[in-house]
Amino acid sequence: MKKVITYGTFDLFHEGHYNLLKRAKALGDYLIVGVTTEYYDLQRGKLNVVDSIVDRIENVKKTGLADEIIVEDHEGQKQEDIQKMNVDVFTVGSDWIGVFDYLKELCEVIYLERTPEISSSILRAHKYPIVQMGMIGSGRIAPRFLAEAKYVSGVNVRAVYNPNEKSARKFGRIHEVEPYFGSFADFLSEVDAIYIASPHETHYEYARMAIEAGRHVLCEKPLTFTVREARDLYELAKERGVVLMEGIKTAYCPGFIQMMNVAKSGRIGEVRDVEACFSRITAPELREMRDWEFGGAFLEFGSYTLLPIFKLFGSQYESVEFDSILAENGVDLYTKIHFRYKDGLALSKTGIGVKSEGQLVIAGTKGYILAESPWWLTKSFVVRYEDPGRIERYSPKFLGDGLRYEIADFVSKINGGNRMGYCLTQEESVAMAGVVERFMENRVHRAGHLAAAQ
Ligand code: C2G
Repeated sequence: MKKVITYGTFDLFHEGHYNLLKRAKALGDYLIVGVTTEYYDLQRGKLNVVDSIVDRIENVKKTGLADEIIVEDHEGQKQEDIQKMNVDVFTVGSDWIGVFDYLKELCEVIYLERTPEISSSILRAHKYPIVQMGMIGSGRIAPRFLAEAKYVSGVNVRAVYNPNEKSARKFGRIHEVEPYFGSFADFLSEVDAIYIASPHETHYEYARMAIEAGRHVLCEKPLTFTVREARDLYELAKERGVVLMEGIKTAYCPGFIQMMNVAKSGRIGEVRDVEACFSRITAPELREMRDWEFGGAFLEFGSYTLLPIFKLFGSQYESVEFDSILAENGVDLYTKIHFRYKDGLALSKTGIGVKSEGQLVIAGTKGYILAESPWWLTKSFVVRYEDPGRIERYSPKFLGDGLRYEIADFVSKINGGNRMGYCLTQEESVAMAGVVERFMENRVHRAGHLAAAQ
């Protein structure tokens, strides 16, 4: 008897799950299905699971395809099960291709093509429909977004849009998503929500068209370059009753949220100074180094460094000063922005041509918080005091590369939950656009000044 095993959350049971189980069954004579527990899903960072394990097991049972149902409740259980139950084949959907190759020494590993379309037919009974998402842009971040979306229940990334047909087709083929490159309206008609990961200067227009068409929008930072554009988009989204979220992944990471809460808890007294730095030496041929108008250090990393400053001091600063080291072509290789608040000071440092310590220091009247690089992924931070022997250490859980948290909050907002609305408020997002706007004005002014001086 040929034994096949597969595992899954099987949340909001849909055709993708059904097709997978059906084909898994056809691989042998006996199919074992492992359904993940809430505990294990928490451990592996599967977010937004809606149905209880009882319902999820029941839904698998109803298919009549499983000869045996077990629960999967810890990392490493797959190897145990395969050995103790003499399993011949492990199978899972192709969105996991490569991830389970380590099981090849124990049994045959087969990745079955995932189901790109999940129509709402069998979903009506569910609390929430599966959110069909499309990505705009097939660049560096798009594959990461896909990999992370897999860990968020209730969302299915099924289409990619890039005006460059070759790029769209190539990405679609590799990642098994529907490529669109011609009519943007056609692309929008295929999805409920979009993730904008195209060059900065295209964000506003894509977001506006999508919101006009009643689509929810998760847009990579910076959302826009001016306060007016940011305000327009939020007002339009409100009018159309759709979700608009700026994708600054740090804002949605549990560790960062905890660090902000510790800073505001009085533990370090009154916060008086926030200094955030993010630098990454960037290759000269990349967009960030070549495009003086929309490239540069601050536009690339400023959303991260502004976040703790605005979270802790708000966005009503009394004055702001910009200073940059510009390359020959006008790109800001290193930008420092100094904020003066009524009761505090803040400094944002971003670099693409200068390497500095990527840390976040939050200084208070009783102590300070230090988060080392990559503080923007917030895997650890310490609270220190005058007494050097007194150190409080935090190591919050952080899974994947961080995008799953913003995707989970985006999907949860679409389903009507706004419990995480405080992660990045509209006011903070608009205020960041305001700093970007002043930075660009100031830079043009400085560039003019420099040109005049030459
Ligand atoms: N699946 C599919 N088509 C979809 C969605 C999911 O074929 N449109 C497949 C997945 O690849 C997986 C199974 O259906 O093989 C269950 O999917 P999920 O419930 O999302 O489970 P997952 O998080 O993929 O967990 O240890 C758990 C396993 O690693 C899989």
